[in-house]
Amino acid sequence: MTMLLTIALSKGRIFQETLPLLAAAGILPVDDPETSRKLILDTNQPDVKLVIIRATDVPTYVQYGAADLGVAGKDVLIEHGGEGLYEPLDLNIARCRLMVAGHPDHRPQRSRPRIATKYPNTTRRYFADQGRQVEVIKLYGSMELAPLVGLADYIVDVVDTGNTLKANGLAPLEHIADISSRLIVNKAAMKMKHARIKTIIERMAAAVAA
Ligand code: PRT
Ligand code: MG
Repeated sequence: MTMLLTIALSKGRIFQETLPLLAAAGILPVDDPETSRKLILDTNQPDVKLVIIRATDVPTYVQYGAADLGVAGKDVLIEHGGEGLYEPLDLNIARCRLMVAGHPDHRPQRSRPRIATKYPNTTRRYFADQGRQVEVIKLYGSMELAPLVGLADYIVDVVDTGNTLKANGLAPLEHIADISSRLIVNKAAMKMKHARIKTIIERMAAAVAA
């Protein structure tokens, strides 16, 4: 009896950069998520499926066992908290830095500076650990806009080239964490489907190291 193995991925950079690592594990998607409307993609292996979901939803699917494996940015994993998950492998892809950013010469007028972010848990912890009082405003995208229109004094977001900040007159100010994407595994699946998952981890690890 072979059990179905489900792998959760997000479209875009994570899918593109995970493809060669999956190929090293012998898993080749049949459809392209950028052009297909399917949310469950077949692969060359009849018992391996890919589910294509929002990046921030990947840890949730894996935590609840709706997917056995997934690939998620460390930014998303820190924010999620990682309950129910193993994180056996740093895939070293989709690298960026989680930063505090803002106008370089901005002086906040509020006693508690406002920070706009889609990472409220991570942001609260970062400032609380330093004993700095801030008000965190949760956004779902386009964080860079918040300081431009006076919604917030600073933002916490991931930065790669820094071009998006620069184009909006902002600058990276404080480094919170180096980020890369991780392979994550549902804890129950790691026991129930151990041999197959172990093989996939080993082959992906070899491809990462190469
Ligand atoms: O885009 P969507 O809202 O659907 O979801 P998402 O942004 O969560 O997904 P996606 O695919 O954009 O990002 C998935 C993961 O890629 C993130 O969780 C990060 O771990 C990682 N990653 C690596 C990045 C970047 N680089 C990155 N540059 N995620 C986002 N960005 C964005 C950033 O938010 C900012 O708007 O790109 C802009 C900055 O890029 P630079 O090069 O101008 O600095
Ligand atoms: Mg994005």
